[in-house]
Amino acid sequence: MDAITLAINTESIRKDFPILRRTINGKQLVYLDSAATSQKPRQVIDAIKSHYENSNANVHRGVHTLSQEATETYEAAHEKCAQFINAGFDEIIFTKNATESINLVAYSLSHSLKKGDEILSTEMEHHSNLVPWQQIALAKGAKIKFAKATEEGLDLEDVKKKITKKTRIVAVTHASNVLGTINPVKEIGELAHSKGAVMLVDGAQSVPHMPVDVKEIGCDFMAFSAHKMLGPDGLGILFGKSELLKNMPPFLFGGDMIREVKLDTTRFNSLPWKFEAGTPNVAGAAGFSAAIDYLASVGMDNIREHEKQLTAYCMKRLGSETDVKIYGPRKRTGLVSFNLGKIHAHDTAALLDQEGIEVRAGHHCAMPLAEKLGITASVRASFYLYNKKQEIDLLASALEKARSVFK
Ligand code: C6P
Repeated sequence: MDAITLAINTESIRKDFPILRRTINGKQLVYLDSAATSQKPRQVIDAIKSHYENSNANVHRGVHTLSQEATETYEAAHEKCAQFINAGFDEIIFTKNATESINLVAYSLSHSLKKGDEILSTEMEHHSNLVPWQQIALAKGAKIKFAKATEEGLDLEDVKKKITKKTRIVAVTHASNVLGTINPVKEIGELAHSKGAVMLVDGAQSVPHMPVDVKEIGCDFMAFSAHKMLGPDGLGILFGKSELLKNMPPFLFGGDMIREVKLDTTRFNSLPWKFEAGTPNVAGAAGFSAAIDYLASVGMDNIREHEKQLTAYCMKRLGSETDVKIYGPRKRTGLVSFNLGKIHAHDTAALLDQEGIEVRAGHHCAMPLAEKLGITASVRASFYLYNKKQEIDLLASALEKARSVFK
C-alpha cells in the first residue's frame, strides 16, 4: 500500500496552485478541506484577472466591444459547463452557489405544490438540500419524508416505500459531504419518475470529483458550485431539463430575465436567462471556464482514481489505530470523517492546524445526519487532485501528537 502510484502527477499539478506554497504556523500547508472549498490554480486566477484587466463590461446590454467580449466569455462558460455534464446550453443556469440553485427549484416548484403533496429527501442531506424543501412543505401544507440513511448508505427499500403516488419531488444528494457515500441516483430517479415525481440531485460533492453525465443519470435537476471544483466563489450552477424549466416560473425578477416589460405585464426571456436576473458574475464565469478546462485536461476519471487511492490509504492509516472511529462506507468519494478517541473534533482540528494541516470539524451542515450517527461533530479530511500520500502521513503523525497532548 505504501508504494501506491497515484493516477495523476500531483507534483506537477501542485506547481499550479500558488497557495500550496504557503506555510501555516511555520509548517508547510497541508490542505485537506477541499470538500468545503477547493484551492484555485493559477490558470483560474489569471482568467479572472485577465477579464478585469482586458474585457470588463456588463453582459447582454451593450453593443460596444467590451460588452460583446464579456458576453462571449459569459456565454462560453455556460456552453463549457453544459458539455462538462452532458447538458444543453439552455439547461445551464448560473446562480450564486449550489444552495441558491436548490432554492431556485424549490421556490419555483412550490407554485404548483398542493396540500397533501409529498416531497422525499433523505437523512444524509446537507442543510442546503433539506431546509428549502422543509420550508416549502411547511408553507404549502405538503408532507416531507426522509429516506433512512445508515453509515453504509441509503436504505433503498425505504426509498421505494416512501416514493408514492403523492410524491411530487425527490431531492437526494449524489455524494454525502460527511460519509462520502455515493448514492444510486439513477435508480432513485427511475423510481421517482415511475410515480410521476421530478428528481433533483445535489451534485455539490460529486461533480468536482468524478465524471457526471446528467443524461445518463436521467435527473431533472442538478445543483453544484464552481468554488468546489477549482472555480471562484459566488458562482453556482443549476442544470434543469429544458422542457421543465420552460414551464417553471422565474425565481428572481428584474433586469436581463425579461423579453418585454409593460407597466402591468412582463414577457420573460428565453432559457437560461429567464432564471438569471440582474448583472451576473462575469469574472466568476471566466474563472469557471478555466477551472473546467483544467479539470478536463487532467481528466475526471483520473481525478476519481487518484482520490480513491488517497482515501483508501487514509482509511488504512487512520483505521489501523483502535482509537480512531471512521464514519461511512468503504466505497466513497475522497473524504474521511472521523473522531479521535474522546477528543472533541474541534480540539483535534485546532491541534492539526498547529501542524499546518487544515481540516474541517463540526456537523458539516448536516445536523440530522450527525444526530443519526450519535455524534455532535466529526473531523473531516477531504482530498482533491493536488493532495499527495505524504500529506496523509503528516495527518497521521499530527494525530499522534494530538493523542499525547490530550492524554
Ligand atoms: N458543503 C462542506 O464543507 P454551497 O455552500 O451552496 O456552495 O454548497 C452547499 C452544499 C450543498 N450540498 C452539499 C452536499 C455540500 O457539501 C454543500 C457544501 C461544504 O461540506 C460547506 S458547508
